[in-house]
Amino acid sequence: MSELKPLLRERILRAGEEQLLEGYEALDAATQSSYAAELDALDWREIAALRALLEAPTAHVEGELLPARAFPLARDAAHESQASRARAAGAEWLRGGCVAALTVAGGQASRLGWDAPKGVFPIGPLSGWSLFEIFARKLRASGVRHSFRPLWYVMTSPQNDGATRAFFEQHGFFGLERERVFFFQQGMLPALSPQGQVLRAAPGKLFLAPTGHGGLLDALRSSGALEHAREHGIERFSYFQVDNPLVVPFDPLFLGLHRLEGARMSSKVVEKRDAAEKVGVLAWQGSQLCVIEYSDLPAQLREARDGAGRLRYSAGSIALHVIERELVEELTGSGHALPWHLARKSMSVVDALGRAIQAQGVKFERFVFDALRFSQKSAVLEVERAREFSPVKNASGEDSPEQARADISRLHARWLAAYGIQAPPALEIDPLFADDEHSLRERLPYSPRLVGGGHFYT
Ligand code: UD2
Repeated sequence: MSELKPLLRERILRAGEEQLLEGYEALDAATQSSYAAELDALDWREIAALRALLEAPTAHVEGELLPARAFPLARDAAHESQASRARAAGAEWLRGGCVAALTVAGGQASRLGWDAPKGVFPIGPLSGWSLFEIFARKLRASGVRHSFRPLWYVMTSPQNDGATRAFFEQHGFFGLERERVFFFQQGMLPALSPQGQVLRAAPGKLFLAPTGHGGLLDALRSSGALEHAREHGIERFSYFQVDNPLVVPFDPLFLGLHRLEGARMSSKVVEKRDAAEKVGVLAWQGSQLCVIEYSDLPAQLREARDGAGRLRYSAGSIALHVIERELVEELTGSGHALPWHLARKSMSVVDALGRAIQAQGVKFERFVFDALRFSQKSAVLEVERAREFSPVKNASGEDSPEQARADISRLHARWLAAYGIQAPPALEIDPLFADDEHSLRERLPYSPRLVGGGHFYT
């Protein structure tokens, strides 16, 4: 048995958290030492600041909210000419090697009911490729097309870092240059009780939760990723979430609009499916462009419609951004921290006597899109859902794997249809074969592989 270091004990007592020491003596030696390490890592100043937030009134939308206007999908001649200038400007950036991909993959995939990192989930309709493999192939395809060596930053969490790295190893980094994939971990924070006490998940184990994808900014700095980016000539990140197999990770149009706008952070949007869709909306709050998360948008605004009967706040954020490295440097170096969002939930914890109970607790998360408020200028690009967005969130129904697989096949069928080719419902095109209908043209005619009655172009 090892005694808790007196200084550590004292810090805990001073923080009014005696309950954390209850039952310490009864733990086995290994648990005592891992628990002591967890306790030692707690930043009590930060916890005090979080406690103060428990008292603060729940955040709500203040002042008038104006819908954001996006660079539209339906383009007139002027938009078309702007788009073609933007594509050229974005492609030039890609050729110059100053854009890296950045994926947040620290989430817990709990809604999906999947017990491994979400990126490991098999989603290719015929290939069975994982989300990670599909992304890797898209990155490689862009690298070939624009003559650059893709660099990929992947944020994991302490809970899934080992499994994520092992998966990349097992698959030879999916053909990417291994030294150009940079893994880094996001931070964790303890959940608090509604009264502000630090919660334990088990005797000898704190209830630690990931700090949300907004933890990205601090993690980029503390892991050395930011410095790595600087050294490798990376000026900006093309950011996407781990759950969307239709993502276009390096989009010259989006990058180019961001460039022509002189923006520091930009976003892609789709028209919301309906008022209830669980995506944030882009809107103007005073002089700041921001994303208002669906759960923070009051029902009356969520349902509001314009004269033509369309949703007034329809610019749904699909969590795709371009973020300038310089903005990350500024936000992580200046004390301009992103705000905390509180998630109040029922949690499996232990009480002061070490008994397992279900109790209300509060998790603290930061959202990366809050950085938009500091961007000053932003490009907002509307894209077609069927081409770019089909997230894997739920085990069944909407936003499920089944739906994402069908969406992949449907999109690829559209590409083939552009050349008069009829495809069976099960269809998949390897991004390295073609990653849009234009690149498909050079590969035709071609006899696809037959896989379980489907057509696989690879
Ligand atoms: C997110 C957006 C929503 C919309 C939607 C589009 C938030 C809060 N909401 O909803 O507005 O754009 O995506 O699909 O972002 N992650 C981490 N660390 C964490 C938590 C999450 O890396 O601590 C990653 C996670 O792996 C995933 C992404 O962030 O790639 C999104 O997380 P989510 O599934 O919690 O967000 P969701 O679907 O509620």
